[in-house]
Amino acid sequence: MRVAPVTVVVAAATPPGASALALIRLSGEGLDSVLARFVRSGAEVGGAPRRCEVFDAQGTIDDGLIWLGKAPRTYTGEPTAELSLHGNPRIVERTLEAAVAAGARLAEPGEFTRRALLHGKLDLVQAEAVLQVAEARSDRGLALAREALDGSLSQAFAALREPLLDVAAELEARLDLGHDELVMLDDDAVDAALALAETEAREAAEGHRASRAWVHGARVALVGPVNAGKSSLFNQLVGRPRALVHASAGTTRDVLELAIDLDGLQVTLLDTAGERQTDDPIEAAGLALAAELVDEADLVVLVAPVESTDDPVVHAIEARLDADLRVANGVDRAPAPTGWLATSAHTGEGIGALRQAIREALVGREARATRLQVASRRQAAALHGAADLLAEAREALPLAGPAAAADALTEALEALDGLTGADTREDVLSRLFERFCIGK
Ligand SMILES: Nc1nc2c(ncn2[C@@H]2O[C@H](COP(=O)(O)OP(=O)(O)O)[C@@H](O)[C@H]2O)c(=O)[nH]1
Ligand SMILES: [Mg+2]
Repeated sequence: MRVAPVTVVVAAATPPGASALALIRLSGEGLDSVLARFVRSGAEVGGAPRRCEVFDAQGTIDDGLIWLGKAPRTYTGEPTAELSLHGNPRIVERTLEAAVAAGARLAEPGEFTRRALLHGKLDLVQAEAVLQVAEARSDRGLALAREALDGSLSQAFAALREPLLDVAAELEARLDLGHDELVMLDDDAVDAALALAETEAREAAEGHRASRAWVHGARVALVGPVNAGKSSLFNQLVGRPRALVHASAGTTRDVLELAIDLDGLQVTLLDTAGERQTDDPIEAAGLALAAELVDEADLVVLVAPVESTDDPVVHAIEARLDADLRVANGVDRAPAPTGWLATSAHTGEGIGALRQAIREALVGREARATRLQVASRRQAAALHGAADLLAEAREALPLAGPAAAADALTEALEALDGLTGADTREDVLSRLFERFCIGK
């Protein structure tokens, strides 16, 4: 997507459908002349909202309020208008058509935020947070998203980076001046600074799953051999008999999904077809679908019948999947082996513990000790990369000398720079904004 910030873009900022009010936003240079062709109002740029009438060739479309924002003190940094009209989809469509006829262009997904980014109103971390604030699935998630949006998270990234600049300067000085002269930081101090940053970056990256679960909710898949009691456990966890349960193998063929709340954490639970060799094409298709969805799940729970946790089928599943939790179901029939969570979908034994274990596995490792709590995969990957490079710099200093250490450190600093958006390469931006809806 090529953005030409000179054009005026228009989009509805409220969702489609009937509602009390609808908000339509326009942004870009030349806004005045576009507005003059479809809106009548006495509003002044930078002034208070005023009554307005929108019209097209057929006549008046609706009346409402208009606010005219003065650049650069607007969301996008450009001249902006916000029209608050009655929430009738036909009014919205006609107004958008009238705006386009007047010279505006329909905005691409995320284009308002993208323009804000281009004009330096937001950094990349804040742009990602715009989406998180809209989507946050819990109060904790909302708080994390707000911290990212208001710039606190970007400041924490800068604080992580700051001492590393001193180290980089020290290493460069040694390269220029030779080791004996003017050493401000000795090797121990350099190593300590690198180690501190490495630990914090790694901890933040590892806490990413927890932050992500708070912000976006989590998908948890129940997998295992046929007749393990997956559907029975699914019903227990969702609190009602939703999935079919039967003694005959191959009862579950589709993948069932249902949202549950684990003490404020939003979890989508997936019940999958049990694993076995099958000639039934529908069951085989169900297994293929399950494999795909399990791949994308945030947490995988392996369920095995309590008697057969040691069976080759179970070992084969374990070898293929990295299960986060292992559940031996049917403890009303026999005791569970050690290392397995014990449940009975019949008596309800262990269900509370299973809920707790799922919650713990998802958010138990939240990076509470650091201010760097990241819910974005991009940020987590950058932090992981930076931590590895910092480790490399630490190793290099005593073995290969300051030149090698400085190289690794420079790369680590680049990875950290990319976080807040010194890096506004097209591929990074497209990936970010393709997830936005139109109007953001
Ligand atoms: N005794 C006992 N039977 C169970 C338990 N959980 C499930 N079953 C039975 O095992 C059979 C298969 O259960 P189902 O939930 O359909 O297993 P799935 O194939 O893994 O989904 C059914 O007859 C259930 O009633 C349990 O905890 N104890
Ligand atoms: Mg089943």
